[in-house]
Amino acid sequence: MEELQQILEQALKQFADTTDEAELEQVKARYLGKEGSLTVLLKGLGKLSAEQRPAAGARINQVKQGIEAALQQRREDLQNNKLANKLAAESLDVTLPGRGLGTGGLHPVTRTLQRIEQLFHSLGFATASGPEIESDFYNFTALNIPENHPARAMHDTFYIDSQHVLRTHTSPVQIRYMENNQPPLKIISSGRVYRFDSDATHSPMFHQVEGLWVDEEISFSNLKGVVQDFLKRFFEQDDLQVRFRPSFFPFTEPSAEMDMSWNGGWLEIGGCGMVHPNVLKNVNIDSEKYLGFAFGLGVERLAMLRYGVNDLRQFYDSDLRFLKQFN
Ligand code: 2U9
Repeated sequence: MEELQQILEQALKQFADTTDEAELEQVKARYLGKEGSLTVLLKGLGKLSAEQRPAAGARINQVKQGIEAALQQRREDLQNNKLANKLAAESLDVTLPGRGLGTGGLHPVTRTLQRIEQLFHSLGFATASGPEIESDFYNFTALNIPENHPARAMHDTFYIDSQHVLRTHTSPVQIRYMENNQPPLKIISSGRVYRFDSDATHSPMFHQVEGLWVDEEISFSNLKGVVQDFLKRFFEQDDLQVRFRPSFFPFTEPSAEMDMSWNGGWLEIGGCGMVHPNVLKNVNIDSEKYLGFAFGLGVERLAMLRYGVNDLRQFYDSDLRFLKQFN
C-alpha cells in the first residue's frame, strides 16, 4: 500500500514536470505501459492470498484512476499552453494605425500646361487638340512646307511610314481646326510633339503650346500684346519685357523669334509671326479678308524657368525624389 502511494505521488510530480505532450506520453508509459509499474502490480495480484486480494485490487485501481485523471488534466493543460503560446506569437495589434495610401501628384509639365491653358482661356482662347500621329500633309504640306523643302530636314522627323509622322509641332491641329471652323478663330493647341533630338535641353518627346488668332483686323502688335500679357502673368513679373527678332518660318510671314527679359538679359522663349497667306489658302480662308497671327512656345522650357530646373531630362527620369518636390 505504501509503495502505491509513492507511485501515485511520483507520477503526479513527473506529469507536472513535462513540457510537451510527447514527453507526457513517455512518462505515462512508465506507469501504465506494458512494463509500467502499475501494470506489473496488477499482474502480481494473482500471487496474493484471497483475503488480501480485494483490498489491494481496489487500491491499485484507485491509484490507476488517480494517475489517469492527472494525466488527462496535464494533457489539457499542455494543449492550452500550446494554444496560448501560438496566439501570443501570432497576435496582431489591431489598434495600430494603418499604413495609409500614398498620394500622387500632377507632373510638373502637366501643371505647367494647365497653368498655360488657364491663362489663355482667360484671354478668350479656346482649346483644340488633334492626333499625335499625323499625315505628311497636315504636319508639313498644309503649313507651306512642300516636299523636298529643307525645313523638313530641320524638324528631325520620326517617320511612321512614307506618308505618316509623329507630329513635329502642334500646328497641324490648327490646320484641322481651320478646315472645320470659320473665322474669327481664337485657339491654342498644346500637347506632345516629337523630334529626333536628345540632350540636356532637347528631349525626343516634348510639349508645345501654340496660339492662333484669325480675324479681319489682327496685327503684329496684337500678337506682341498677347504674348507679353501671357508671359507677365505666367512668371508673375509685372515689368517683364518682350523683344521680337526677325526670323523665318515657312508658315508665317513676317516671322519673329521672341525673347523675354530675364535676370538682366534676354532669353529666347519661342517663335511667332503672321500666318502665311499660303497657309490660309490651303484651308480655304480668304487671305484678302482675314489675317492671323500665330506663336509657339516650348512647355518644358517654361516649366524649367518657372521651377528652376536646369536639365530637361529630369522631367522624364521618373525619379520620385525629383517629382515629389512639385506636390
Ligand atoms: C498655323 C500657322 C502658323 C506657330 C509658330 C513658331 C513660330 C515657333 C517654336 C517655339 C518653341 C517651336 O517648341 S518650339 O521649339 N515655335 O517658333 N511656332 S510660328 O505658327 C503657326 C501655327 C499654326 C496654322
